[in-house]
Amino acid sequence: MKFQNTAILSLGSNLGNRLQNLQDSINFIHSHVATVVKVSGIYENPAMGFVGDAFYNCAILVHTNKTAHELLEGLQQAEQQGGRVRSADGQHISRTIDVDLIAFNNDVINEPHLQVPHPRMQLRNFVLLPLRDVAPHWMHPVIKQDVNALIDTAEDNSPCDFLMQLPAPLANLNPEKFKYIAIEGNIGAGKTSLAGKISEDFNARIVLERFADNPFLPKFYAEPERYAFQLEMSFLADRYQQITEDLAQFNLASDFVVADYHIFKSLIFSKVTLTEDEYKLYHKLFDIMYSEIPRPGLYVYLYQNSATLLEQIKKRGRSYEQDITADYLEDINKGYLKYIQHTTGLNVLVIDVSGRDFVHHQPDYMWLLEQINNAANLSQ
Ligand code: PH2
Ligand code: MG
Ligand code: MG
Repeated sequence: MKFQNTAILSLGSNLGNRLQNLQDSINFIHSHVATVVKVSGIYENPAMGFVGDAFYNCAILVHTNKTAHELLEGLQQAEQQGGRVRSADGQHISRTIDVDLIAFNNDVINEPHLQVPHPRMQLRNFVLLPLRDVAPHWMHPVIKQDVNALIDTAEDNSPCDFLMQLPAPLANLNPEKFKYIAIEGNIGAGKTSLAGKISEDFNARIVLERFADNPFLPKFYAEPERYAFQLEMSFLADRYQQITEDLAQFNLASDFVVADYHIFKSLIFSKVTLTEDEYKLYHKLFDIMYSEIPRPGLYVYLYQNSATLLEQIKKRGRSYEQDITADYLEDINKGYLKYIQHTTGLNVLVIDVSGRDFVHHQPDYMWLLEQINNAANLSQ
């Protein structure tokens, strides 16, 4: 499953403090526009196509939930922030910062103000050499050559010299230290979106709950009393099987694993949905299974208010979830909070994400990553 778009950007500066301009722009993009996952070397090369001082150029690889148009808008903000001044007649002039969208997934877009891949990228060493640093296997979706072949083909004989390497902004954060992070939260809190983003940005293995193929779920929402026990039993069996199978494939000592659930949720939901007798029986079985399951190094609980949860449930549009009530969500939330207060031996981080949108609003995602990065690491 793919959670985000991957884009490659080319940055150039030939006016003012060129290195600072590139660095500032990378930081602005990372904190306001899209997650900067890789940064190329900085290359010095003469201005091409106009008379001006030599450029510093680099490329970055970013992940984003934005569309290509939304991303382009963000890059224009980055240029403005960097003091970009454009000439009145549209001719090239020296600039503090230029940020160009080179590629967006493998998409081909041909619109007056948006063309990807960038129409002149294959002619320019100052784009191709940095591109090779961040995406050595990148393939041009129209020309059908990879970046190495494009470099061989390009008739650009101007010098383009590697100067230095800047660090990638993500290197400041290392959620990998937790080894295994379970993202938890109420229905519609964004558990899967967050687990997906973190796994892509930090190259983690992902464990996703397989809820869609549970045949009892739609029945349960229609007739809760009748189907609760069957539903909870089948969830427990599935989750136990899945978590043991998935985690067995990974090496918890060396892999970084992110999951969009922790098996304990089975008990939290069951407490809300089952009768007392059923719950007792269920609890016995649960304890037997739970004792054998590896514990996450960090358990993140995303708290979201019920009104927003209902909005997000509506937006994602799973038909069988549309009758979920605010009362039910509040009961589930209380169940989680009670568990979190009373549990021992689990490294818990509660994050209040109400009023935040970490999928579409980059500053909120950065904020969330910092909360996770700053959490206590009890394994050390
Ligand atoms: N950008 C241009 C035109 N010419 N030359 C170099 N060396 N680097 C650039 O980034 C560059 C250029 C148009 O944006
Ligand atoms: Mg340009
Ligand atoms: Mg430009």
